[in-house]
Amino acid sequence: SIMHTKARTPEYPRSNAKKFPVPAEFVDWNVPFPEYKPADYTSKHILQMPPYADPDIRKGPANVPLKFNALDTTYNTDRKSYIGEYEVVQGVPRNPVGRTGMIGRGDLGRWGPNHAADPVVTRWKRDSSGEKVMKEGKPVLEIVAIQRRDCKEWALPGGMVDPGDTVTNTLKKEFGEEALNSLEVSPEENKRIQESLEHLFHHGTMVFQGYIDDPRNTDNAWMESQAVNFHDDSGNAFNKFTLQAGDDAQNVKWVEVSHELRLYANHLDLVKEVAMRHKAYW
Ligand code: RP5
Ligand code: MG
Ligand code: MG
Repeated sequence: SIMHTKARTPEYPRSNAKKFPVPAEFVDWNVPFPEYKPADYTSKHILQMPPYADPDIRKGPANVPLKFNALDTTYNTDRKSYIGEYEVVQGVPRNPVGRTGMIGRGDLGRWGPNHAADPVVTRWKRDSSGEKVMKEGKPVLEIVAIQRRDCKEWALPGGMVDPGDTVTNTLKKEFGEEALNSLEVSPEENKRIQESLEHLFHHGTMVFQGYIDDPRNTDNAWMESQAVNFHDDSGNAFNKFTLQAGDDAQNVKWVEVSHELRLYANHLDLVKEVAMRHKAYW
């Protein structure tokens, strides 16, 4: 079974809200926790209902009921969880991993799973003569990481799947926006980026689909993601681009992969999976 840690971070991101402390042994819903008094928080931004946000179903029934554990075509969103069927208790979904210390949606738009996509772009670390750098007899991998503007932590350049959009398209879109600053370059340059991404992101390997231990998770809303690895074996494909941070990223760079790396949420688990598959140094 999965455990979450970052989802129990006391300070809720970008707010003054604080989660009720949940010791590890009380995460499981089956363990009685009579003292449990979760904070109730949904950000103003979400309550104003941007296009990707659900109505506040605890206030009263929505005009069109939400279809949980299903593809909800009315809302153009996939409410299925990668980790199986989740429970709906008194009309609201319940986090399948367990207690977080908070009810409501926090900063997340959807009740239940909020789907994201995370590109894991890799190449071999090479020395100045182009030889692969080895450690403990294994080649060293590098990934493209971004520094998130919201919490300053380094992370995969991922993003939410927009209503009606696909995971495949989100991977390209988010990498373009966060790692290549596609939103702010000239239309010609943007066209070049989109065409190259089309090509470079053609062959990906899915390495993870499941729960993301994100600090924004609550008892009723949580992140899930699909991570896809795009590996540049020759090291020539991604050279055509200059990495440039954009949108919700304030920095971007190639970073060396090892167990010592520290990343947002449980992104390091996703990166470890990639390292194992490439038989790289870890
Ligand atoms: C994480 O948040 C996902 O793994 C993905 O990297 C990211 C999506 O949210 P935003 O970057 O759009 O805030 O949970
Ligand atoms: Mg983004
Ligand atoms: Mg993002």
